[in-house]
Amino acid sequence: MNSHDYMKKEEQYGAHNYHPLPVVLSKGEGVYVWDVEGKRYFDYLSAYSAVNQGHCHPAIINALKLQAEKLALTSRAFYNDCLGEFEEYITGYFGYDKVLPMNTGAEGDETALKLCRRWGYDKKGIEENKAKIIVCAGNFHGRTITIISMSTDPDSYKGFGPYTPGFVVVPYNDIEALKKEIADPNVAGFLVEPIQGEAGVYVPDEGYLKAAFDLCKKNNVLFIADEVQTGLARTGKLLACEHEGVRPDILILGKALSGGMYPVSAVLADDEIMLCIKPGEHGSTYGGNPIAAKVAIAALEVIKNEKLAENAEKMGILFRKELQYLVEKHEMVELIRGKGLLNAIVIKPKKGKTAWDVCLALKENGLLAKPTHENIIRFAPPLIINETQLKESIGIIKKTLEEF
Ligand code: IF1
Repeated sequence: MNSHDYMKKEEQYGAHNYHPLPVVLSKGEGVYVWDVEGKRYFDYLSAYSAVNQGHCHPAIINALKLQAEKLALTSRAFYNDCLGEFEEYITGYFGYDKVLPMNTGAEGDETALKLCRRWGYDKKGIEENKAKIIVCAGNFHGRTITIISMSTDPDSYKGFGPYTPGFVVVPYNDIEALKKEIADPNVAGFLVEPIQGEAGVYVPDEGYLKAAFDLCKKNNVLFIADEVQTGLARTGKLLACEHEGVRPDILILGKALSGGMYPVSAVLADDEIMLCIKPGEHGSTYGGNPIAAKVAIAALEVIKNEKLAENAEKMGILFRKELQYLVEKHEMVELIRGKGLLNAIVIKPKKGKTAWDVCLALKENGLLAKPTHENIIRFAPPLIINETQLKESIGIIKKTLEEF
């Protein structure tokens, strides 16, 4: 079978809920992936920042293999001999009292929403069923019914109603708008992405997160950070909130928590919040399973041992500096923005050529990236990328844009 055959099979038998770039991958190692014809590419998507540690990291593979051969799943009806170790490790790693393990990012967000509402009733004294959670326009937190109920993107929510009530939308990066809504005594939480990924790597003004956090504290509202995409060294710090010295009341992690090896997500909070949920009130068959526990420990160890935050910071500065040249020289490149190795360029279409066409050309030249919102291209390589690899890939990006 060649690429065409694989794509045809998916088209015929799979739901049409994605529009992938026409490339069929069969192998990955570090910053590279290979298609079924054997062509090598720089992976500048990293599975939407799940593969921060690089493809098929040997330490994470090893953790997966060892545990898969021993015990894979018990459910939480019984204890297992890996979960406690993981819980101790991750709470120590991020400095929280407790963790609640789930599988996907969306489940992590759902968990945080339930936890926040419950805290609102039990601790803040909000009247039953009256709790509100403030969210930001342009948010992306996943695909469940409740999460799309918070979305302002019609592609996400349209035609899937009726929606879950209890959310208030304010513009992102707008402290005054937040100030107006947050004084309502029924507000239990404020949910925010430190950088909006899906919105097009939209970086808020410096001081926004800190000001929002202070407003939360002043109004007895929980500050909930969705670091599913920004977390785990992607933006040059372990957590993007650290850039502003903010410690979220509830922290949601996913994606790179397993280095792309397995679906693992987690919600972290202190006892005052986490213990509001009692036995039987929340959970998941696979959440906290032995493989997930071992894989997540290994994935977090890699981030620390290989100093991925420091590397993302350093390589990110280099990347934006080199690409700034394109903003000045190339009429199709409007601007570059980002933090660490979560960056995006905004494309100005030229003679009907869009960001999609640029991504197709990048693919021809050996680099994979995906457009978002018509005119934005996200650049997010694995955080293990070294300077030589970075320079080579910047060369591909420059060369490709010069073809337009
Ligand atoms: C897809 C975007 C990225 C997320 C944040 C929770 C989740 C995500 C901040 C849910 C997921 C994804 C999912 C992926 C596309 C993607 C994405 F373009 F839509 F915005 F990464 F940039 N919070 N992000 O970014 O996590 O349930 O998927 O594990 O294919 O939908 P999940």
